[in-house]
Amino acid sequence: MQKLKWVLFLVLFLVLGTVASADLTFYLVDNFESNSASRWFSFGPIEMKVVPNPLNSKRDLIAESCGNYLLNLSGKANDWYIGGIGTDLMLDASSYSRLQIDIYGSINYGKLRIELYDDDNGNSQIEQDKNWQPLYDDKWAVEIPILGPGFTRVSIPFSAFVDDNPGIGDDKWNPSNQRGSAGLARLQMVFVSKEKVGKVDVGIDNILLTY
Ligand SMILES: [Ca+2]
Ligand SMILES: [Ca+2]
Ligand SMILES: [Ca+2]
Ligand SMILES: [Ca+2]
Repeated sequence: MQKLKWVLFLVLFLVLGTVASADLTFYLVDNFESNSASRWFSFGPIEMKVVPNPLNSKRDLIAESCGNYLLNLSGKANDWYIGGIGTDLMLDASSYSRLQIDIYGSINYGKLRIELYDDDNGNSQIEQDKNWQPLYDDKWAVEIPILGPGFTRVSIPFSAFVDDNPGIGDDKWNPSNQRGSAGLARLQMVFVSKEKVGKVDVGIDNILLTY
């Protein structure tokens, strides 16, 4: 009995050790397994809802890793633009080097524009003008095509993001907590249609920062 206790203790120790080291390799923004999109805000004519994983029953490695739920975004394009979603992170992201996301394309694929905001005036806020553009902080952007049908895993190095507002912020990618900065303050995703007027229906899942 005593021996069994020691074996159990050793197994628990190894499991905890693995969890602790896995913890250091990525930061999970959201995998929607809570069946909730409460950490996200939306803007523009887009509808956002957590739905069951449509490919869960099929044998697909990415689909399986997407678990039971993903976030579905749908809407009608008006002059290419469909709207988007965002979340405030306020995170020191200086030890990460890329953003990973699983994208589920179904109809009329279009493009996904991913935007990262780093807080440059050290006040843990993104002050914006009347067009929702930052006044003092950097905004970085990259556009990726939405492929399909089914899941595509996309891993984008931060170095692929381009400063979207030269002359505003310090024009340097510095998402750390130094000088009172909130670091990586916000993540936004904007959906752009393939056609000027058309429908979009996209799923996203497993949004994380990694090395
Ligand atoms: Ca999921
Ligand atoms: Ca700021
Ligand atoms: Ca800038
Ligand atoms: Ca900056």
